[in-house]
Amino acid sequence: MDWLTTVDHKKIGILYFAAGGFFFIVGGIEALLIRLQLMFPMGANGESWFLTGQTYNEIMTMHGTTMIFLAAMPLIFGLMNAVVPLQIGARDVAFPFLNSLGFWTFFFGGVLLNISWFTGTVPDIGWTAYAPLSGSEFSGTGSDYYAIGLQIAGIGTLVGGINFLVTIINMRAPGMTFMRMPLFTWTVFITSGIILFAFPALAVGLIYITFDRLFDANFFVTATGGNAVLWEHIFWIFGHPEVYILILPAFGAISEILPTFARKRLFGYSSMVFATALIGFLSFMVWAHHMFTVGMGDIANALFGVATMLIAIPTGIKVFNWLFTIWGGKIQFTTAMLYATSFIPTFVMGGVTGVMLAIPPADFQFHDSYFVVAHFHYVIVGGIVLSLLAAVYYWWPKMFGRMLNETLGKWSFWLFFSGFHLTFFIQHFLGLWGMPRRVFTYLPNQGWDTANFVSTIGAFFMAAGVIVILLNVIISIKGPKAPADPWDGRTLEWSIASPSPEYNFKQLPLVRGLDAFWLEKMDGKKEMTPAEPLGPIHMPSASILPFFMSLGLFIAGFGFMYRGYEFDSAFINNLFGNNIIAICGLAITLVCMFLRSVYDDHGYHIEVEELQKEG
Ligand code: HEM
Ligand SMILES: [Cu+2]
Repeated sequence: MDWLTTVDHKKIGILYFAAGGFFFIVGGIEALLIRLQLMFPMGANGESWFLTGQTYNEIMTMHGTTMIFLAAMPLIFGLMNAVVPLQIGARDVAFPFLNSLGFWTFFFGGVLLNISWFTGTVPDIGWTAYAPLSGSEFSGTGSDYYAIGLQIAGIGTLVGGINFLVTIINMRAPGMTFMRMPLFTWTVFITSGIILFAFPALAVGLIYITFDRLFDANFFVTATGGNAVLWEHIFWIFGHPEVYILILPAFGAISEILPTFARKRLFGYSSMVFATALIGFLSFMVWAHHMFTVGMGDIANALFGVATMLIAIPTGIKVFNWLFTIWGGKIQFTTAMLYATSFIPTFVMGGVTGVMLAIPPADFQFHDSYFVVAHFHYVIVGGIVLSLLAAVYYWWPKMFGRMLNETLGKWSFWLFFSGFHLTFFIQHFLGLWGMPRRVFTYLPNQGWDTANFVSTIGAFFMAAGVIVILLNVIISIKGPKAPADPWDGRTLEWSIASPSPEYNFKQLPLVRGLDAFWLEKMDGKKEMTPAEPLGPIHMPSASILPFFMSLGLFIAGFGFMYRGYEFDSAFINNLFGNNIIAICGLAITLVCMFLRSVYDDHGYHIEVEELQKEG
């Protein structure tokens, strides 16, 4: 019950981790099924040896959609929640209630999407849902699950992004100017800004799809005057910034971990900040590089190609700064550091193939081939997942108060890292040898058999790595207790207990410069200097309303989806056909919103005596 009502950012962070981790495993199992299917070419009788084409399309769509929206996003949000308020010396985020609402809408959106597995109408339109494939002429109820599930989950992301913008602007501890913020917080700040502009585009696009499908609108239906390419533009105006929403916090985590374990300050802090901001800005200028083959014309293609290549400049700045940070450092190869250092070359490889794809005439060759699959997995897994794992090993003690086992950690690293390159490196060549993306089988003896076999073996190595991580997590429940500052850290989160008390800082700390905690340690102090006298702490009350608000949307989603559906029972047909379910669902949400507005809840105080008792 506590977990359903909590508004504490640390607990919400753990909820995001649990849900994101769960969906990561679901998406991972889907990936294994895809790779199993592609392990062998079709049989001599011309039949697929494992999956049908339809099932393959469903698994591939759900894999991509789950990994991006239900695994990578919530894991990033989990990290943001667990770390940012502590790093800026705040007691919570600006809007704890909204924070909980953001989690629950994401969660119910994800559940709705995955219920499609049980109703037998799974999205099969790719994670990009291109029109007209996603229209009602060519796809079934699965596309409604996609549009409505992501719509609900997207509300959560938008709400979360706004919350973090306000938190970082308003809640920094005394003395923490913008240019004294840790780099992870900076990247979360920019990412939240990107969310603010990118997610509305997705919301609008999904509404268009939903209207086309359920209410006979024709935004994308060419036959009745709509424009199918419009969806591609809307999708990628969201979609390209989306990858930066994911990668920037990953960059931020790397920028915290490298200095800690190289025992040097981050090289080029201010250039890192400006590079991050520049990437955030440029991320909105390049979406059409996903559409070179659509026929936009040479000039548009050339401009978008050049704009894309520009991103390599701030990214290159970051890479060199990371290298200079570890250069000459006293490096400790903890598990977190292994993941963090291995991220650098791996991500650079994904970046290099990105620049290759940005050359329009070359992209005509690469497009929709396995080369693209290799490219984006180098960025997404080699970039985002490797740094997320680094971050997990780094901040786990702070989140859970227990240490993860380092030996198991190293096993997981080597399994995952070698498995990753085994899986995806060869896919570059598969692409160049002509293997298309999103196709469920292939003829034997075209020179693809061995490479596909190798790639699948690699995927199982990665799976083994993930199993070791899970083992490590389970063992850590009984593992050694974490000290407050296990890594001799530099930033504020390490100055308070692990896990930190519900109010985080008994007294807000006084920040005297970048790497605030490190500065104090260099002055021979063990703790931060407080910026305020000890006083009662104001806390927000827990609330079940966010849960029910999201549940209402979830129910309404079903109501809309099955409006025109023919069930066996006339009663159920009536319920859906007359929009009764949809209206009930929306009513639940609205009533909760009303309750929230009229019911004054001022929270409670933790009194000074209590604080002193806790020591
Ligand atoms: C960890 C092991 C992973 C393996 C073995 C794997 C494997 C695959 C395979 C085989 C495909 C299908 C390619 C095709 O038929 O066109 C695919 C597609 C995709 N994957 Fe992964 N993947 C993994 C992780 C991830 C992660 C972590 C993400 C994102 C965070 C991700 C995002 C995607 C996306 C967006 C697609 C495209 C789906 C589509 O075409 O609609 N993958 N993956
Ligand atoms: Cu892009």
